[in-house]
Amino acid sequence: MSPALLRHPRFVSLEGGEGAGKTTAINAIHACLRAQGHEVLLTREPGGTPLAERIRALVLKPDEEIAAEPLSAEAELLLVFAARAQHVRQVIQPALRRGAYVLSDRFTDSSYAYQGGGRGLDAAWIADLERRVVGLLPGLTLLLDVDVEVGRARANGRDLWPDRIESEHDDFFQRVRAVFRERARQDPQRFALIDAAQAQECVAADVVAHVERWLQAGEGR
Ligand code: Z5A
Repeated sequence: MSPALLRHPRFVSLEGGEGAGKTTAINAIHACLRAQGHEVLLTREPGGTPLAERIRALVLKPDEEIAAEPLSAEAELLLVFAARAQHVRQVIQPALRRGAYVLSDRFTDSSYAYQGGGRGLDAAWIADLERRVVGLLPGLTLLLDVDVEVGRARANGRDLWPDRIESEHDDFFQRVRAVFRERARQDPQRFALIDAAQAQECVAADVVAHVERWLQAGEGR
């Protein structure tokens, strides 16, 4: 039997497609939790440790020496899980153990969406890796949802050199979005679906209001 997946109440993840506004939203939650006197660890995936950040660069911005070698979908999946294995053990678990809140810009739901939906890999394989390699689920996941065209137009205004994943076509991102939405539909207790088509400050306000309600309900303890 494969190991269990434990949901941690002080672990919060933000998910969404490109240009959904995760950066502003995560900073707003950070400020809200800090104002209530909590220790908060802000982190991201892929990444969050020196080794995991190296893996991020390999996946998203490979240097000239390896850029010409196609990265298989399978290798991409295993690389993001290798980064996550380090991130969970070196950073996330120790922070949760000492009583901090952990706010992560993306977590395993992104693997289901990008490598599962986008690249077409088997979700059962991802689920098996999740149990064996990660063993941890956020207590709250805020899904910032916006039309692919709108999100990409926002991101294009900023990125001069799109990375490997940003260079994918719209249909890839439509599949990514569909998986995120389906996962939120299947687990409404963990997910909050946020309308990210609104102005940036409204998205941030919605996200903070949600986190505050969640704390008041005693879920984030
Ligand atoms: N990835 C994966 O494949 N598998 C995995 O398991 C994991 C990740 C964990 C890195 O993520 C990539 O790794 C990601 C998935 C993959 N690839 N993609 N695409 P990332 O989080 O670093 O990259 P990202 O999602 O592309 O980031 P992003 O485009 O920066 O999204 P964001 O953080 O949500 O957006 P933002 O920086 O807050 O805003 C982007 C721009 O839009 C910026 O100029 C804002 O001013 C503007 N913006 C944001 N919100 C608004 C609103 N509401 N109105 C107007 N303008 C806005």
